[in-house]
Amino acid sequence: MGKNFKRTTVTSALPYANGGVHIGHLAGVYVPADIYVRYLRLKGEEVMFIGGSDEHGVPVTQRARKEGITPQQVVDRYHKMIKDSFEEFGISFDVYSRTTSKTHHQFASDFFRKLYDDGKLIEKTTKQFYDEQTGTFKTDRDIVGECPHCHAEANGDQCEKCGRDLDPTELINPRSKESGAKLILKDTTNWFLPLNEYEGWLKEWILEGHKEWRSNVYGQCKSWLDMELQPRAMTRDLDWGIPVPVEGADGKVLYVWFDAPIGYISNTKELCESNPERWGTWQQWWQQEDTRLVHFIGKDNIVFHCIIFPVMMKAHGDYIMPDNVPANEFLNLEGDKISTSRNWAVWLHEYLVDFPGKQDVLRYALTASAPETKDNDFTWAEFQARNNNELVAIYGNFVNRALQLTQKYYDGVVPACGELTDYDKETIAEFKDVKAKVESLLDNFRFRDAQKEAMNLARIGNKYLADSEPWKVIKTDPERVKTIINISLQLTANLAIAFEPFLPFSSKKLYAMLNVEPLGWENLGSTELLPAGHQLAKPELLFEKIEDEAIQKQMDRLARIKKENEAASYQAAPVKPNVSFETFEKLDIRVGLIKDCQKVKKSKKLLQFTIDDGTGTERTILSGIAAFYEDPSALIGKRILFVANFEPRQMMGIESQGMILSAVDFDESLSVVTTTKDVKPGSQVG
Ligand code: B3M
Ligand code: ZN
Repeated sequence: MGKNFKRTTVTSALPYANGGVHIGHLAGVYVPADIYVRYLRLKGEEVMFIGGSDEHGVPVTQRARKEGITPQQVVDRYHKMIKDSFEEFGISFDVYSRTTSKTHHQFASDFFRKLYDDGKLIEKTTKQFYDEQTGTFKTDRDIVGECPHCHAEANGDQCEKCGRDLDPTELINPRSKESGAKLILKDTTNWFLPLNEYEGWLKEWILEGHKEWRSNVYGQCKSWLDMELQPRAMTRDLDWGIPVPVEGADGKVLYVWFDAPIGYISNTKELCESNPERWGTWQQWWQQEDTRLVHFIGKDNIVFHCIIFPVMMKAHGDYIMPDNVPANEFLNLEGDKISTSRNWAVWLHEYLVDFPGKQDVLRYALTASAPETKDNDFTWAEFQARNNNELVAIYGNFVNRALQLTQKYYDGVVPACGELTDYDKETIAEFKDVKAKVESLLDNFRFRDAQKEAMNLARIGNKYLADSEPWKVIKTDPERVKTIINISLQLTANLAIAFEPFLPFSSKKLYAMLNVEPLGWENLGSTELLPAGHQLAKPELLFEKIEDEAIQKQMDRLARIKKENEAASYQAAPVKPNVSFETFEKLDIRVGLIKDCQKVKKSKKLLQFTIDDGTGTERTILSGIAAFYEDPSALIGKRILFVANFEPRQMMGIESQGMILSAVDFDESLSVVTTTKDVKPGSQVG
């Protein structure tokens, strides 16, 4: 810490309580925040870790509508689910509350009222879309219409088809998503925060004062500040949220991005009031210059945490500013953007069903591929490799060998360390370095590299054991082995410390096997953690291999979801120009009974059909659908439709006398068309 800070307030974005938590959330925000907080606590620093659910906003109301329940029911369900997931993954919040709490409503309301009373807000009347049927104003996301660019059906804020950002007024025939009713533009008054008035201050504070921020964060702030800020509405015409505490503002609520960040503060207040002896006052954590404020968020939240919320706090006047905002980029899943609506995600509650007890494996894998400087990809293959090749083969393997050898040679009692060889000294020097390295990386929010350094300790250990070969030396020089094992055990204890912020469950397990209380960060690098004569507990495996089948199961699930999504997004091809009955009549379509069906030799595509066409002589037709029928003989006996007067064609030296009709499915796969009744072969279709 640069300045003389006495305490650190750490916030992590408040997830919308309209769905579960997935690996993207965990990797982007909660695991890094948790690592950081655990690290500070281990160092004995005063820190508060704040979380909570964001329970207002349009996404919640949309979910409620979709499920036919009330917004309150939605947030009650998901708040609990999210909170449970965080607990299960060891995200060690000091407080996890919700923005529907009474404390929060009062706090946010008072905050707004102070800005209002101090003349910090401007009142503006604008035209907004209004649904006359329901008598409600619509927010961007509640409006649909035709995209002016590609003419697909688009949302008020964005067209998913062509990807363009839209203003709802650009839409052709804007309609209400909810009722389908046509919308009109109507005047409405709201209160705006004049961000433009703070531009000079923001430039100075961020662009001059925080050049050390991550380049993605600094860069995004700079592009906002280069663009000229506009006043931004802090209230909305909506019925779900905190009522605007101003006379005549009926039917209006605080903008969700106004109230949500205030949730950090009201949750702090809730915690402090529940235990003032431990936590003091909330003001200490938010208004004292010797407090350092750090926001952990994803990149889509940067503008809110670096510009809008700071301006709110600045306008209020009493608050400290964030010292750092280590925002992450996005994590993709198997090459595609994670999406709640498309269910393209790995949900935490589902992960735990398939991988019980393996919280740390996911924490490890997510930190190892954390999207710190650019978007990154989560793949199941990498997850398996991180577990099998690193946690099991490096960390687990070293610990297991050290503990098993102690068990075997000394009944689990730590042997005394004798005289050190040069090689011992080199090894010890190497792992003494790790503390400073990990600290400097963590202080700079470089969690990936920090975790790598911790793993490096285990690599040092493996190399040490492999080079020292105690299992051979025991036959010739048993005294020497005592030293080797002692050093290996000290290193094992170091691993428990170094990994504690990253893999808390495993460290706990390891401490139990070492039969010691958690050792404290200041001991990292020490070779005197386990005294000679100390009895260890029974060793167990720290990590276990993940088999291919478990991974395949996950891949199958994703393949299934992908298929469902494709089917759901399938749009029938446009209808071709009309044809007359006479034109249609020229086609002679008939029912045929399949007598035989085989793959054509040397052709991947063709099937050869032998058909009873009702004439008494059999007809041969070739069709390019072999890829879709693994066992063509299964088609024998089925009735299909074919064009009887289709010009005969030669293919692979065979004459094809007609064309079999197939339907093209959304995924381009083909299926022959059959009849629902045993129609006589040769019957005409029309
Ligand atoms: N709920 C958006 C999100 O989940 C929002 C964060 C609020 S942080 C104060 O991405
Ligand atoms: Zn479009």
